[in-house]
Amino acid sequence: MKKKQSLLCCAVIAAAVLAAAPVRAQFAKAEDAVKYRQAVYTVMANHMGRLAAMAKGERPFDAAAAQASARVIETMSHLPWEAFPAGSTSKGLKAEPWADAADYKARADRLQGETAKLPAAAASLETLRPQLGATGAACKNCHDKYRNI
Ligand code: ASC
Repeated sequence: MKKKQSLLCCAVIAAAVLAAAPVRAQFAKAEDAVKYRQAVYTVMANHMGRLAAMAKGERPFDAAAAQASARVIETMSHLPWEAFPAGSTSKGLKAEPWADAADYKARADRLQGETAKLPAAAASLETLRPQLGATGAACKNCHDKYRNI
């Protein structure tokens, strides 16, 4: 086969393999996974902001609202991890979570451990403050390695 033809052939095969590679059953395209995880983080950050406003006294403390936000954060903390299929790069990433699955899972587990305590802690301002701090530290633990900001 001539050089030009064989190059073309390689390119066609590579494109076919890439197109067929399952990003993950849940996401048809890498871009769908990126959108999904960013949506989860947007909701989580919004509710972290509501709790932070109460913790700082910028908004009156309301136990029912705080606990509702805490439950949203806990639920959200379980969702993004399946949405980092290999190759789903985005501007927001400074390292690839799929390159070290154990490290990435350890950081996700730490966050889930802290968010699990948040709904009960949100019953009073005195208990909310330290647990919100621990939760924010678990967010940051992952951001330090993976988030490009
Ligand atoms: C938040 C929020 C984050 C984390 C992070 C903690 O409230 O929006 O991304 O906490 O700032 O370090």
